[in-house]
Amino acid sequence: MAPPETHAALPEEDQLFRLLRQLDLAPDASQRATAQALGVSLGTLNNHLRAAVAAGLITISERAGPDRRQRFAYALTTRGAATKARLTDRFLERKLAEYDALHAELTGTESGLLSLKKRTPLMLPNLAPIPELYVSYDSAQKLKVSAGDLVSHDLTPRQICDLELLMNGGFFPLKGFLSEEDYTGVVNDMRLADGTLWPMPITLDVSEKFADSIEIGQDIALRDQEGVILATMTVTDRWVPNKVLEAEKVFGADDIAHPAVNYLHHKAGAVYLGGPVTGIQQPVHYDFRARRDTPNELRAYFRKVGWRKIVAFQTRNPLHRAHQELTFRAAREVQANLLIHPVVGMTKPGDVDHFTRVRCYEAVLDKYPQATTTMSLLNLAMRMAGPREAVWHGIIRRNHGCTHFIVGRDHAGPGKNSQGKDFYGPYDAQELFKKHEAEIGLEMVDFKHMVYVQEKAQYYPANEVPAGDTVLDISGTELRRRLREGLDIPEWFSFPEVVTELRRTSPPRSKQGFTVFFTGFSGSGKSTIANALMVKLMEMGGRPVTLLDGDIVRKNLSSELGFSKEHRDLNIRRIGYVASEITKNGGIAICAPIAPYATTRRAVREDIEAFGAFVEVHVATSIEECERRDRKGLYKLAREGKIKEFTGISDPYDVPEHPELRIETENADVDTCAHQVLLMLESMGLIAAH
Ligand code: PPS
Repeated sequence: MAPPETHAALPEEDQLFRLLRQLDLAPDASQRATAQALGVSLGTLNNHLRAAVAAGLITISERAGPDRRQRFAYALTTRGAATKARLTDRFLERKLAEYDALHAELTGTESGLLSLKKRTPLMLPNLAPIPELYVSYDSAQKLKVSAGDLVSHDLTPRQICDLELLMNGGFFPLKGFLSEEDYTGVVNDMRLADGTLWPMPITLDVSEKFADSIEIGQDIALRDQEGVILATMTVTDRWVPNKVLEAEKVFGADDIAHPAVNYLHHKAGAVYLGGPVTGIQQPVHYDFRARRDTPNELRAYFRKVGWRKIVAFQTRNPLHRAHQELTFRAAREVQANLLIHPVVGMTKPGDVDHFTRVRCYEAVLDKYPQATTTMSLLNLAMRMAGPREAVWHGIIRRNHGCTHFIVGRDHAGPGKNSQGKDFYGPYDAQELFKKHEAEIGLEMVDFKHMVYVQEKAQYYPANEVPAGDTVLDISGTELRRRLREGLDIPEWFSFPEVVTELRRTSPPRSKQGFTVFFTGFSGSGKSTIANALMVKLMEMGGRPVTLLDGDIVRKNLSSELGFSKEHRDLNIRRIGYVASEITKNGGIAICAPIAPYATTRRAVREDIEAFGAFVEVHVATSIEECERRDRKGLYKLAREGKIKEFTGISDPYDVPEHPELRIETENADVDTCAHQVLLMLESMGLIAAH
């Protein structure tokens, strides 16, 4: 006898949700058992199964074996798993609404519980689990296999950071990369289409070619750089963003001196894809695993140790005594425990690498009273967007179970703009945060600038220093100078363990690697000066020297390349890559290509400055003089049109605006020119004075 159809009257969506959940839970159960679990007849079950197959949500396969009752096995497709995840949320929401109505009826009150959507994050208990986008372990195993057939997108390092926080709930309430409607709302008003506060566009930027190969509604696999599938995404939106508008609205100016604007124009793909994400596995980290926590792991930790109020401190710099004082004060002020929550994903180019920083944080952690403070690493890709970034950081910390957040002067500031002025006012971040505090869902704690008072031998907030006392302070720039030059760093400023770590990874500049990058027209004298410089540096000894001359590189590294913009850029990026490796390993790289494009030179500078100094030398011989010398006879051929795209004749050259050194060769011999470079290196502390 067929069971009574107890759930037949349920809305279609609920039926589908129950079906998918059941098949996911018991993919090998017989049809009869499945029908029973769902409370429907075999006929109805078969109708549902057919509809689900037609919609591409499940696959049914024949099972070999003696038991005829278990003839079929069911598996959710990528789309089925994503649909199940979405329906779970909607199911929960409807259930809450039902309970709400019931509660109202029982108590006679207007409204009891609020629906999920109506609940502000403030009302979510900060320690309750937060929704993630991962499917169950079993589904993930199946999805991984079926996603192998999907079109793949290889994620960039920044997208991997974003995806990790999307999947683990760090970016709650986002369910995937933003749709066009959400993106427009976020860019213009810091709000998703449904009105929820969200300040930062989290977008999947791809190349035009890849975007053209995708259909709306298609599922794609998102892979890390080793090809591991981390997630799938159903593409619901594809659009070409207005990057100028995005830069102006989100970062305050379309100025490439801002690292995120530079990224937007020079690294991000031209097209954005949006759509919900189904999480399969977390990105793999081999470093500091025990120090990385998902929002739910941190919430569980706080529950376990009984912390109710937690103040988070965001940082991308090593901590010194002043930071320890200010964070501890902040926690005491609001009677909370402290979470040191450093960013280890992507920070500002040129920052101290996270390996060094984490070793420093671990040393500082011991200085806090026991059991008051913990530290966890956050794999966030920062955008340095000042006020908007502060709001974003707050939301992320709320999602990690914190109740308070320290916001200081110039929070997540990007440095100076191309006019040498600050992008944001010093208190803009605090003001914007304060304005949205209730919606962010945690309280802002003012960051006090702490200074050392010599007479009292202790730290004070700068505005509470006793009159007449002597204030000691060392700025970030001064600290870097002292490290660079191997000068004293006093104990009142930092902990000896921290200084030792920093010195270990930042030896004085005269012992670090660096790159000298000559640029100029063909025949300007780059190679000749570079050769002379190489010999002089080798004569001094101490560090290995490598010359990456234009001609040599084209023979050995770039023999297949021509002189189109694309090929020249590729050639320079290769030179930059080799030079950055040499610099990282403490050697001296001398490069001497034409390198006609300013943006490419800038990109190479950024790559190298992560490891050591980049000294751009413009060999400023005029095109007329180069043509007059015409050592290789190439200018003649170029004039005759026999060589196409010849720099300075039929191809552009962007004159460097602010090179470290500009050399006029017309009235100087090679020795003098090479000596000018040596003097510059000496003045930058890169070679020790003799
Ligand atoms: S680039 O633009 O930086 O990739 O160029 P580079 O690798 O330095 O190569 C420049 C050398 O190639 C020879 N050559 C040309 N130069 C410029 N334009 C065109 N079309 C061209 N065709 C060949 C030229 O000899 C350059 O050598 P240098 O040492 O600069 O004189």
